[in-house]
Amino acid sequence: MVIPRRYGALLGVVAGAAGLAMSELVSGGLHQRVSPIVAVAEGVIGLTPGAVIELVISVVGTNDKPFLIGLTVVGALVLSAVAGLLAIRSVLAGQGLFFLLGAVVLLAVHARLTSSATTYVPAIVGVVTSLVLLAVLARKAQAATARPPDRDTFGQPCHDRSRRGFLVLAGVVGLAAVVAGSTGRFLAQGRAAVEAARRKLDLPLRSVATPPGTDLGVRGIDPWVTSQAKFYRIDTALSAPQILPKDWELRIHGMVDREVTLTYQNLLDRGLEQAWVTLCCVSNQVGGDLISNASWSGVRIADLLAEAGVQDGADAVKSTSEDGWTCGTPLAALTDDRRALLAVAMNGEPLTPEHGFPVRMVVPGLYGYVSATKWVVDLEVTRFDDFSAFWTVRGWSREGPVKTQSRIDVPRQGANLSPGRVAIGGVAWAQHTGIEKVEVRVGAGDWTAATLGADPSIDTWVQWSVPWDATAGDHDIVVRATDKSGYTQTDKLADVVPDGATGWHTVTVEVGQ
Ligand SMILES: Nc1nc2c(c(=O)[nH]1)N[C@H]1C(S)=C(S)[C@@H](COP(=O)(O)O)O[C@H]1N2
Ligand SMILES: [Mo]
Repeated sequence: MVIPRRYGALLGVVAGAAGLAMSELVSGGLHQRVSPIVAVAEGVIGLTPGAVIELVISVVGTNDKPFLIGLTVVGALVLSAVAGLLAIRSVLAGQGLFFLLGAVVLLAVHARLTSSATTYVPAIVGVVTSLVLLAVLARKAQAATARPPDRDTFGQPCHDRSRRGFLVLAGVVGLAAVVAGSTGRFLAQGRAAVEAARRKLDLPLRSVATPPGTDLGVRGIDPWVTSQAKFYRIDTALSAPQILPKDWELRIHGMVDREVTLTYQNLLDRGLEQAWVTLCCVSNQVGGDLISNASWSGVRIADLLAEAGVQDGADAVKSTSEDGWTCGTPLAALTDDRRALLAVAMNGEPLTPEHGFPVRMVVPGLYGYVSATKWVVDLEVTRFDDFSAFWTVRGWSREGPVKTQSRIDVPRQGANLSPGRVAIGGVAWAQHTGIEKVEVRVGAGDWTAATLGADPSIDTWVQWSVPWDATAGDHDIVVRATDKSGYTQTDKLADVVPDGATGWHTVTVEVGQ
């Protein structure tokens, strides 16, 4: 028996809609800037001649974007119907069409989003959903029409029961698709709303010009200030939490005389302090790049704790983020004279969602996992003995002061150089102690002191550089730093677990004849 065509079209549309809905849901959940549908719609705009676009705008006015997205969805569903019609003859043929559509969507996404680990996930989830549902529904439709008709109690043929089974399944999938799609749109609006709120903020920030002399002007050394876009990012969040400043609240409680609850506006009202602080991840390997430097603006945590009144016996603050990540920081590091901040801004702009918007902690001298809580919403004054934090229960040390380290940025490992004058350079750091001296050794030569860039505080990295007359052959270049406490970096290699790597960064270069 032949499956009615309308069943084919219906199952195709349902499978296609479910795929679209799932891609919207995942994209919304990951807070991506554009969803696959929007990417395709924008791709269509890009490929449409200007005259046609103008014509469309003259007809639909400022609704051109919803119009185009609607058109994209309708187009996708029409093609899905075709896939369904193909599927009632051959499931593989129908799937083939969905596969092609999926490839087009991936291309559109590729063109619209800078790639990260999750860029293509929504489109892939969508395509897989459609492929699977097409096969399931086609099989169900085949069962509904190929089976000899059931007989009712009077012995009359009745097709209805198995057909009803197919229609109910199609209906349920269709409904689920509507729910998933709407949820996806809702989540996406969350990101858009936070972006809009962030843009509207007009924070009272002092200018944050780069201090003179911090950049040595040597090509290849990481810039002294790291831009928001280049700043390393480490967190356990699948996608950055989206928190509106008006919804943000911080509770300070635990071993305090008075609980304090703060709003975003309360923070701004206190006036913002600015500090240059280099953040660093405990997972940074010798020579690694999980370290970046920025200007931070915020309120001193010490002042807030003083207001709450810290009780005797407390030695730690447990901070918790909106997404439930926890971190334990020595109380002393938050109450001594260093600028431990509840930061609202980075490089003169409100934090980006990825770096903790609207409020995060920044504590000079400690690795991020014990100090730099992003999306912070809770500070509990407590004792280290009374709690464990996210990473300490996973084998990392309870306390994590940053270890004095240095890195060679130029020349790169394995570089091929010509003989003659070459600049060796990089960065060195010992946050909240300060760098005193950086030395470089080539081959079996002597240690040579490097020129240091300016550092406006002991809480930031410094650039360093040494000129070298490169001679033909292979050379090992080694760097070591000495901090202001007089400690010189050990050459003993230690892994990053449990409290940070040690060892001298070494690069090998080849100098031609
Ligand atoms: N909420 C939250 N905050 C967090 C983390 C996290 O996983 N969740 N990771 C920490 C770690 S391990 C580091 S190194 C720093 C990195 O901050 P960044 O991503 O702004 O560079 O954030 C810290 N703050
Ligand atoms: Mo980290």
